[in-house]
Amino acid sequence: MNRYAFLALCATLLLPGAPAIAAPEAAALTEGVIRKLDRASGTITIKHGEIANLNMGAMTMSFKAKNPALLKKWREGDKIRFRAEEAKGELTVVSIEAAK
Ligand SMILES: [Cu+2]
Repeated sequence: MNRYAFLALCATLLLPGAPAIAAPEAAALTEGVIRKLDRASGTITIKHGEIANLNMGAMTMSFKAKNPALLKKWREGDKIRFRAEEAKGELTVVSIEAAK
């Protein structure tokens, strides 16, 4: 890693709101609130914060659920932390946990 990359990394880690210990990219979760659940079509609409791994700012949008079981225990209005990834060209939610 050259000096400039190192400095850029340091700046990233010091951004306000960043976790004190940066989570590995593969495990990064995004905060959100469930706006709509459509179990029939396997989609979930989430008002979400910035999604670092997808390079996406905060917005409300719908995602495909990776599998139907993911949507079972949640209700509209639930505050969650979730992992979204791009799979086969679709933005897909691969895990959901309750926000603390
Ligand atoms: Cu989005």
